[in-house]
Amino acid sequence: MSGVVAAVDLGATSGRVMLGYVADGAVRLEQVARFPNGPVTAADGSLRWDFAALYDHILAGLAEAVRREPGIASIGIDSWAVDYGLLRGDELLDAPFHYRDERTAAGVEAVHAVVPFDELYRRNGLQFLPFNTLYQYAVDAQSREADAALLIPDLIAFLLTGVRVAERTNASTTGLLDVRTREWDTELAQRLGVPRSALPPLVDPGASLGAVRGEALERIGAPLEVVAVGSHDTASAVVAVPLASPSAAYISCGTWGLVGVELDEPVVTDAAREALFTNEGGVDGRIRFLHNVTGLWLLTETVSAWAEQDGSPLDLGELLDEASAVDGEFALFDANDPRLSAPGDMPARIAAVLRGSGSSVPESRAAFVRTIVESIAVAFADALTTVARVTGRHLDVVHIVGGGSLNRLLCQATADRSGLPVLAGPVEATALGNVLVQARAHGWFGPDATLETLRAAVAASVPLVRYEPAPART
Ligand code: LFR
Repeated sequence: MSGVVAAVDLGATSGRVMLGYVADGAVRLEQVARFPNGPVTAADGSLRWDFAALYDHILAGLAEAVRREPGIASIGIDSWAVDYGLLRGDELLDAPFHYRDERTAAGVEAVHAVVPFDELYRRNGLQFLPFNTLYQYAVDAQSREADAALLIPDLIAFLLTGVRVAERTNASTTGLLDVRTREWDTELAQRLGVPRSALPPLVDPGASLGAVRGEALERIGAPLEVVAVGSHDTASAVVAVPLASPSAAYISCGTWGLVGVELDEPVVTDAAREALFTNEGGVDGRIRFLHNVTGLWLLTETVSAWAEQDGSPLDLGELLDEASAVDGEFALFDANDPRLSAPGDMPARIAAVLRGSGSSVPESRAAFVRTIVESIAVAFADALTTVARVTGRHLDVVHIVGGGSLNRLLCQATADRSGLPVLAGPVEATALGNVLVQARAHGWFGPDATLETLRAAVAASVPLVRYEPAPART
């Protein structure tokens, strides 16, 4: 069976609208629109998303998609996790906060004073990340006055269709979903003073949310159906990892590097908690057991600081080629150091972290880039060792999907430092996962299609690049 759908895929540094063509068990993407995204500093100094601009880009992209392909069967929306918009009536109260806004530190203290982290972990299964939605609500007085809080993809679906729901994979990143039942933990919400309005009805990927209407319909030009997908971008990306066995791990590598395996049941042991592993909800009730490593954020922020300094754009590809040619020992730093999470002046921050641990700061830009890439690869390798230990799985391959799969230096360094072969691709895993879940909902993969059916379609459609680990030095 065949057909075409549209995917809206929003990352922390760019968004895109894609057409996804499915035919004979294979899938192909065509990019319709790509637009920049990133933190903006509001008049009050807070870090926000320019949601109005994003929404405008989405409508323009979807209108162009309809113009190119009038037969689109539906739209699916995914984005980064945890952030939300507040509604009063049908109006968005303010531009949504960016998860890197520093206000969350106070939220962490407030939440842990009421519910200690050990208990939270047993209930929601989430690794500690200071921006998890429940910490944001704790310092967001407006959230108590709003009629609804909707995560970013749910907010967009609402603006398109008027329907207010919470898609379950992304809801799992709020910290308010019970890790076992996958229903809202209303008792926890009550203890934390989170209003019911922040807990809309839950829906699963594949559910139809209704047709585009009102102003959105006028802009887009067709009453397209909106179908829920794994609306957390990482959930969609994991759908499109061509995992062939339980011994395969994945790294979904974009702004973040999400390193983990897929499980059928959550693991909320002390070892998992101490290892900072999360149990996020996957499509079809699977568990994304993974750890957040600060990924390409370190590189993109560094390159944009240099570009600003030079007053002209820099070619990352060229810099990476030069970095590959750097020889010798590389200074390393902890990629997950919290001092590196806020935007701005990344080279100076990294230099401070290096100096603080007694390492020298590379002098050339090429060596600096090499230090960043190797440090990310070390963090990836550590997380792979930990996931094997905590789950008791023997790993024999790691898939790298997302933008990082095109970074040959990073793929090779990850293979070398983990001792595992790396299979790189697909680069657009998130959009593919979004498209495939819609296609399955339309029956294009037959009545009994599982995630394995969808992954077989990826394997049949996308060539993977293999990186062998360098032989261990003796
Ligand atoms: C990746 C991602 C991660 C989440 C982080 C913040 O884009 O969605 O999974 O931890 O962004 O939302």
